[in-house]
Amino acid sequence: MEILKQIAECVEFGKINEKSPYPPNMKGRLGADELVKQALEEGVDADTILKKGLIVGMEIVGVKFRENKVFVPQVLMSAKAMTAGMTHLRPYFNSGEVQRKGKFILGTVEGDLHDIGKNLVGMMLEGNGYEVIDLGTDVKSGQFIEALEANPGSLVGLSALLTTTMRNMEKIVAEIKKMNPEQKVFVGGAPVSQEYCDKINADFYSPDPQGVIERANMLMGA
Ligand code: B1M
Repeated sequence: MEILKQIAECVEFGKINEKSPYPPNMKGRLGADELVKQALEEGVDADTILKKGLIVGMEIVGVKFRENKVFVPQVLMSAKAMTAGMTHLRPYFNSGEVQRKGKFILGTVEGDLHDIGKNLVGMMLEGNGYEVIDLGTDVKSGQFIEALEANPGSLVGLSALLTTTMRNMEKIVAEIKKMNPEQKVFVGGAPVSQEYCDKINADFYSPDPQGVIERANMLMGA
């Protein structure tokens, strides 16, 4: 359907709305905001708009970001376009008409205030159909556990940007596993590596948001 293709393009290239001057080659064209509204008015169901429009665009962005074909500013514009479109779908999420793939609890670990990378992971997850419960920065093990207890069946991801704070991941992973040995824990952030992930008994490491999405999709059967 042509309108779904246009919605996907708006997310891919970060076209928020008609007035938005970015990207220059799409100036004057309708953005994700107007197109999602129009699609709903034309009777396209919200689930189709999400899965065949918005998510398709965000999947392309994730791959391009991994391949260094786009950079943080472009991803942020794509996330803004995605959010503009999602605003119109929010009532359908709330009514249960649109099913998300699952819940993902995300936080930057205790002692660490860096949140740009964590926010990118969160935006990409949301753009790929997950409900993201963002606990923010400086998150202690108790906060992760409370969120997991309140949202059973969620996946959980820890981010750290400092070699000092990444050590706190070990304690947080241990506490989470003590509560539920089956709980899958993702870790990431610049100083983290696969070797470190294995050492602290976390389940999955990814250097980028796309890897998180791919593994989450596998775990959720999505
Ligand atoms: Co800070 N800082 N900083 N800083 N800062 C670094 C990280 C540093 C490398 C700079 C340097 O010295 N060259 C250094 C760490 C050194 C080290 O530990 N070895 C450092 C330091 C030392 C500090 C302070 C201690 C400085 C001081 O006060 N003396 C202090 C610590 C504060 C604290 O946290 N307690 C500090 C403070 C800050 C600011 C507040 C000023 C600011 C943060 C603002 C914010 O986040 N809101 C800041 C910034 C911006 C940086 C740099 C410049 C940029 C980090 C960033 O946002 N990168 C950084 C140097 C650098 O990287 N060039 C630096 C962009 C972001 C998109 O990448 O976060 O890696 P990143 O996320 C990536 C991946 O890692 C991955 O996906 C993202 C997208 O690809 N990813 C995940 C991230 N989380 C993931 C989770 C996953 C999977 C993938 O699964 C769950």
